[in-house]
Amino acid sequence: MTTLFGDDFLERPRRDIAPGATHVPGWLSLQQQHWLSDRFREWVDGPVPIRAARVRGHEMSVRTVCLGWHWQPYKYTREATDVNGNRVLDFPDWMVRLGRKALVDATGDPRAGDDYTPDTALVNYYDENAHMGMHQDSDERSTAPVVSLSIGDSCQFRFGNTVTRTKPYEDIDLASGDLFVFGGPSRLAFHGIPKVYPGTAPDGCGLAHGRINITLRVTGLS
Ligand code: MD6
Ligand code: FE
Repeated sequence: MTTLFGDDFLERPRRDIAPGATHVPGWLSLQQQHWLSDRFREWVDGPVPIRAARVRGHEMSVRTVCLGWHWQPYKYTREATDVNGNRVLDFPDWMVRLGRKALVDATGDPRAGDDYTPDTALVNYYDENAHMGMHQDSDERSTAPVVSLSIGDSCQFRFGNTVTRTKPYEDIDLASGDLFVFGGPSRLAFHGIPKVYPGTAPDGCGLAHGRINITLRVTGLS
């Protein structure tokens, strides 16, 4: 017998952190997390290998592989001119559907995804020592929301304000399967990842060590 009161019955309230910024804990099932982890390993072996971007001469501790458009500080290109010159993998149709569903579920508005067509994904890998400083996502020409998915180890996520990279900010934990959406008045909020919590990935998520973060964006480029 299958039960109506399985794991997905557990309370997973979405929470607005600020106007336009919503955290949806446990949005992805373990099976979905595992499937995305398997795709991650394919992307890493793709035409453009995962790499630590160099920002003002310093390698980031986070490593990144991109789909659709290649991100490098501070621009998007089709070819990874700072890696091996190859064109990045196409942005898959299923990711457009995933992004639309994310907006519907984050807002509760069944129409929220109708005009949303993300065209790039930045896929970040954090080992246990990786972190990301406070930054704004401002290399896109579009003001459409950013959809963020987390898989593997939990991390501390620092959500700040749109004016300075310092306080006021709020620290929240992002766990495997969590969705976070940045849109509207929060689209240009400063944010960062002070630390990853090693050994916190749930069994069955497909990633034994470290953390994957996938962000879907609309570049506004063509
Ligand atoms: C991360 N994320 O979660 C890094 N940016 O590892 C981001 O920088 C980010 O989660 C824009 C919107 C959501 C995010
Ligand atoms: Fe960001």
